[in-house]
Amino acid sequence: TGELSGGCPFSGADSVRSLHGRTNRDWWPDALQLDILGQGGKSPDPLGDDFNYAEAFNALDYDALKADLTALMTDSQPWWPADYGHYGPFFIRMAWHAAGTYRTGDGRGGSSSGQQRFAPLNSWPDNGNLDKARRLLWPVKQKYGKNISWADLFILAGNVAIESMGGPVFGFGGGRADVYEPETVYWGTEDKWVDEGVATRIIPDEGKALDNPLAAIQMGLIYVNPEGPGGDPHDAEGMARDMRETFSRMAMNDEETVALTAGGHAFGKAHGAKPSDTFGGSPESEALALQGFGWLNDKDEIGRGNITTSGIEGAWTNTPTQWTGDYFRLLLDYDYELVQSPAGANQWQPIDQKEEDMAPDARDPSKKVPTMMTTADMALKRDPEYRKISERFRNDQAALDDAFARAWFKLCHRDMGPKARYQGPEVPSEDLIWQDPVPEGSTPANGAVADFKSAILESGLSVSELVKAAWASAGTYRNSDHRGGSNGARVRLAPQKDWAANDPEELSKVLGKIDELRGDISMADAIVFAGAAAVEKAASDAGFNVSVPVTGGRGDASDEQTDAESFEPLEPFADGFRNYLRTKATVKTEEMLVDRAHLLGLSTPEMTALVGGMRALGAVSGNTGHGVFTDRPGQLTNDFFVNLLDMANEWKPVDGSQDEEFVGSDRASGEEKWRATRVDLVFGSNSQLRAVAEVFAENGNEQKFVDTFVSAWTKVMEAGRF
Ligand code: HEB
Repeated sequence: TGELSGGCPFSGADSVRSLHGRTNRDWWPDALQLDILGQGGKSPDPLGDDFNYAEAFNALDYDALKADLTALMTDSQPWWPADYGHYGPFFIRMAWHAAGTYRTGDGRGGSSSGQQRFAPLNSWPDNGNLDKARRLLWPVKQKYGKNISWADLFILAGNVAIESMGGPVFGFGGGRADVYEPETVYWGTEDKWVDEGVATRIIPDEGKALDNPLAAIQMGLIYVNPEGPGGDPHDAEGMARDMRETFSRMAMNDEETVALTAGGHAFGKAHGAKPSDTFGGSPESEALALQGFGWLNDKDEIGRGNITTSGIEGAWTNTPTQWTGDYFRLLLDYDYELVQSPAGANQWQPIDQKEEDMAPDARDPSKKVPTMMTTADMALKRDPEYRKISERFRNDQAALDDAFARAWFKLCHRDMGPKARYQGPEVPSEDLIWQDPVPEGSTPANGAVADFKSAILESGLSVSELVKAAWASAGTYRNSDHRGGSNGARVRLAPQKDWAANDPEELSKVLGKIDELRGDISMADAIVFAGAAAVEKAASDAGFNVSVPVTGGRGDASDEQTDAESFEPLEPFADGFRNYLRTKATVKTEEMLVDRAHLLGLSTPEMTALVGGMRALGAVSGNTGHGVFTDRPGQLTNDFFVNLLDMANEWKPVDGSQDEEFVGSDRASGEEKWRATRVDLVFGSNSQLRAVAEVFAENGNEQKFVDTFVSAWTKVMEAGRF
């Protein structure tokens, strides 16, 4: 996918200028804003800090909940009648759209916090009418309350739907705790939605690639445009290209893509009954009295089954509420012609379809209607690679069952991180490679740790080298999908050991020494203990007596337990903590620092203390000396802040550095004193960061700085342990 991936993240042809892109405030300027109530760190979560969702989930009567969900499937409500008397397909689409926003680039999106309840996702055109699916679930949610989160309920409803129609499932892991505000995720910069004609994001002829970390082809879609690239049903090659690219960004290969799409479309129908003249706005924009309902609100039209969602009309198979192999049979056995739905959408219809292969009408089972395929479905037949897989599945139902069940499980659990986070009675025992399995470690004895720590400090390795190695190991963690981190010591495996940001040669020397001295301690623990020893020494050399706590018990993963390719998106394009930047991007380097800090779960003071402290320790990628504003590198001092804020210095950009490198000179003599990057200087130029930097530079706050550094350091080192 290299060529289409826009090589360098955040710098595709569309020139991303801000990682925020369009925000809810841009889309819905009139919506009530609650942000001010969150100022001062006040949480919008009504359950409060002591609430432990995993515990609550484990107290749930799981079987009763599943029985209630099963009953709900066929309990048709007059305000949104179930097609074919079964809501199963509708709930599968809801679950798939909840999980399907996940992208490997930054690990954001996905099923794990119930974001489909909030803007912008509740109002994405592709999520049309899923507001009704969520309301159908409300009585069940209300009944089980805090014991089941919305996020878990979306996925479990999808699973129960599949089971209730005879489909295969692989398991269910609960534990997705709800949040109570929209998460800020970069969904793109475009100011129009897909249904307003926004451009498609991959146009090879114009050199347009899909910007990282985005994973959808147009603003407001989960993945691809079902009608073809930019709506063109004839571009078969482009359709497969778009599917391959977007699905790979959610960690799905060709086989998983085919199994998921065909397996999903074994069920249900598309809705394009008539031109959408009774179509309202999205939930976020609709009138108060509609109480969060959007799109189609006309009772009479709904009653008649005149429902327009995607605009495409019809079922994929003759058996839309049963798990069968009919999808591939119909796809491969018939030739198809391009037709238009009553709502005017491009879709494909079987030529000379036999009556027994037609689908029942969604409201009147005695009526037969032709089935259809979307242009995206047709790619499973028109693309040679997809076709091979389709033919195999057509001839081997058991292979399809297994592939669909596994791909669905992965889709719904990909963003939950290590298996240790899964809760409940249906967690599959099998370890799966995409869970980044790590063998269980054991807690080393205190004596062994003390011996190792003094040995490593006497080994000739510097504070900077030990700190950098520990950061290289732990600093990959992402709060978004809980991947990376120090557990497993994957920093010693490909691809991480060779990442430029990690200074591979130096890293290999340091890891070699740690390995030599660690005794029975796991590599993963030893790397973190070595970092702790270095920080303690650096603090002590600066006159502070601190101890850096480490919880031992990390395990060491092997190459066999590591899908090396899947770790590539974790490679830092920029890591401001180590003053690393691969190449200049269109997004500001300091914005990438803030983004990384967010993925590490850090606050502003924690980020600030870490940057200043790591500079003082000389822990800078490439050992460029950038930002090391101190005469005594290797000591945990606040010199970075003191010298940054010193008015005796004057800063100027280095010619040709595109404002990425700066020289600080003595204002009086003009003599060069320091070199810095944008990420260093932003702590003096941004007013909020400057306010925090001032605190750390002030007399009397030296201990505060050291303590903040140590607690932030510990947070990063312990991240990813569950
Ligand atoms: Fe799907 C539906 C497209 C994938 C599951 N889809 C649908 C529709 C469309 C689509 C257009 C219609 C909507 C309405 O309502 O109108 N898909 C699509 C695409 C893709 C997909 C383009 C990519 C290729 N799906 C998918 C998956 C899944 C699914 C993966 C799972 C697994 N869907 C689904 C379902 C449905 C749908 C189940 C039905 C719903 C109802 O019925 O309601």
